[in-house]
Amino acid sequence: MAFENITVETRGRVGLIALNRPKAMNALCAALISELGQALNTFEADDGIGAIVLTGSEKAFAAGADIKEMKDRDYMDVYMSNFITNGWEQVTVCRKPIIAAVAGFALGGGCEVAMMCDFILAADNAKFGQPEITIGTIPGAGGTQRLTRAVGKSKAMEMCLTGRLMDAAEAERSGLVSRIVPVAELVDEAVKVADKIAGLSRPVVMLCKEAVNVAFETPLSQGIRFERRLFHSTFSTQDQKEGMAAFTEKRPAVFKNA
Ligand code: DAK
Repeated sequence: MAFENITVETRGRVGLIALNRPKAMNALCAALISELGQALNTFEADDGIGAIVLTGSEKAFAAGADIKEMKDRDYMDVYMSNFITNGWEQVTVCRKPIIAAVAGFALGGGCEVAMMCDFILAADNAKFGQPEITIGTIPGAGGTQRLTRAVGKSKAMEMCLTGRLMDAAEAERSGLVSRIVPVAELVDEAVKVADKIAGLSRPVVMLCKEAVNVAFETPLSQGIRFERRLFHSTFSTQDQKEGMAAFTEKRPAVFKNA
């Protein structure tokens, strides 16, 4: 498939999508979001793919929604056309794990897209922020909600109210990213992690992702009950039998995704 705003490749069992609007710091224009949705759908439907990496360039993951594209829209126009709501959810509905590999700026919608992914690996030059307040608006793709859940009220409030950026070290300290990688190694490391996940039981990986995500939506007791049901259900899979047999027989497991 030919895209203009992203590049797409497969590395073994891993789907790799790179945002690619270098002249605009990978600003997320409508065409880019539409292409991203298509690429995610294609990987989601591809049995050969077990996990996805979403990255940008070394300079920018994405500097936000495209300001030039949205600056002249008015309320009735954005409301009635559901402006930049369509397409963005694709990242959150994908059932296969998506790792955000973030180098450089992840601002506004860029930070929000990274947070929609299942976890973020940050390059040592990464900078995260929700600077919408400085251009007269507020985060609109989950920034006030996901950032607050990730780093707590004080940091999220300060960042959203002032537009202050967070560097990679602070992002790791605060729990926004899982870990920091040297920028030159970022994509290879993300693909390595994705490949590790892709080699595990696909249905069990999907159950696990679902269980962790439920932690954001439910009280603890309900979340624990939900986890228990999913845990029990893994015992209906061939992969659980294989995984535990392989452990006792001291051999690598061969999962069949069944
Ligand atoms: N949009 C459009 N163009 C952008 C851009 C953006 N967000 N960010 C950068 N660019 C363009 C610049 O205009 C410039 O292009 P030319 O003017 O040269 O043609 C080029 O990229 C290089 O940028 P700079 O010259 O500014 O480069 P610097 O290294 O000096 O600065 C920077 C890099 C990333 C710090 C700076 O460009 C910057 O502050 N950019 C804007 C950051 C920002 O305010 N982001 C928030 C945007 S609002 C929603 C979904 C999403 C959203 C809302 C709702 N729904 C689903 C409902 C999201 C909203 C936003 O993200």
